Amino acid sequence: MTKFSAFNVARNAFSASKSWPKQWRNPEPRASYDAVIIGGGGHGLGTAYYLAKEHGLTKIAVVEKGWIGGGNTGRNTTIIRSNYLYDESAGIYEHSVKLWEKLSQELNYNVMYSPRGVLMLAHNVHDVQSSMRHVYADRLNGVDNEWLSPEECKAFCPPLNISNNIRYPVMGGALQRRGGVARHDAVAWGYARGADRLGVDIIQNCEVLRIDRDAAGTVSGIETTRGYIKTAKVGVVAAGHTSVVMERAGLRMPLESFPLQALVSEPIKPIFPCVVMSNTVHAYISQSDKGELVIGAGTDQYISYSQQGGLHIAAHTLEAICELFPQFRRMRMLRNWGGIVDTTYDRSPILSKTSIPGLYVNCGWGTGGFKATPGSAHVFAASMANDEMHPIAAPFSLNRFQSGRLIDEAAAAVAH
Ligand code: FAD
Ligand code: PYC
Repeated sequence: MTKFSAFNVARNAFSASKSWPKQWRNPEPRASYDAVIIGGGGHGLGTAYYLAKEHGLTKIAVVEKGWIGGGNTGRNTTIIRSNYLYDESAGIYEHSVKLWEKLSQELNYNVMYSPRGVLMLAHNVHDVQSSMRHVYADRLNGVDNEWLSPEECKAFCPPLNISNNIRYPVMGGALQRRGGVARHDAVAWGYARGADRLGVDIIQNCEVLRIDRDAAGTVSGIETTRGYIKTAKVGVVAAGHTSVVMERAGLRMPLESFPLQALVSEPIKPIFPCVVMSNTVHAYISQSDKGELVIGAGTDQYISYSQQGGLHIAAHTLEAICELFPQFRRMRMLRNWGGIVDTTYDRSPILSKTSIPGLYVNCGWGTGGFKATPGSAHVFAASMANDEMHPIAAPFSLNRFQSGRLIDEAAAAVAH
């Protein structure tokens, strides 16, 4: 055991014995559940929903340290697409897009899924080659993706500047017509309502402080700021803070956490018909149904848990947006915020069992997990219920960091 983790064990022991109110001190359970999900974002709430709906678990709790949907689920730019390079990624993201297509009906809740097309721009020869490779790989996997010339890009997105005189001229783009956007917080609320109706308890303002094991080493319960909960199955779905939560079970994760920012403009009449992304200039833009331009920036270069991000990152993104869409130069920005994303070395997620029986983890979605919400929740619930990773989830297990069988999706991620 390193000094660092010894310190943490000592710190947890201290908080268990001294700093909490007397009535919460140690394992006199306030409740007992068949399964507990840590994290009330879209992935966690969706997991609880599918556990109850498709796997017949009746006593499930979602424990959320803040309010549901207050993490990255409510902070992202809502881009949905499945145009990734590798077969494993096509498997999970396409599974998700298919669920998005019917999610409002499934939940009887309007998640405002709008498949208006995602256009990913190419600005140099490398971009063109990489985009073409994605187009061909996607088609082999049954995922729609097509190459557009600069003129075809302009026809699809009229505000786009395709002049040759800009710093990064548009050399074409890969278009996934089934890609689009949805309303982020509606996804959390829709899954929450669906789960609640199936009897799931959603416990907000409740932070998980420790994950306990019994003498056999199996998960036995969690200590929270609102008391002790007994359970033999825990799913950690705490994007951005996964390392912190897993450390409370004594496990280290191959993750780093970074701020990622977004901005919205003042609302204007409908002007922007699709989603445009540029990895090279680090800018992403769409228009919400309220009329705001929704703009995504890049990640900070340094790890941090600050939900802000460097101003220079946002400034760089706005420069790029103004160059690609000069008519937006005079727009005013209304709000700017950040979220914390946790990222793996191969830029692919982790859906996995762990070395602790009964403990499962779903994380590492980095800048791109909103689109994965239904698919990830669906296969993670099956994996937890059967204690065996669902075939779509299996390639994303933790053991890939030992075997070296990485899924290197860097080019499909954002601003790495
Ligand atoms: P979250 O919604 O963050 O939920 C995790 C929850 O865990 C949080 O509510 C948190 O409070 C809770 N938690 C943490 N620690 C504890 C604890 N100890 N006890 C109890 N609860 C705890 N993805 C896309 O696909 N498309 C995009 O366009 C896109 N844009 C993005 C733009 C920004 C600015 C950001 C920040 C992210 C973006 N993403 C995007 C990524 C996407 O938002 C995330 O991958 C996804 O929302 C993760 O969902 P989640 O449910 O796993 O996490
Ligand atoms: O994964 O498509 C994406 C994305 C866009 C902006 C942030 N993430």
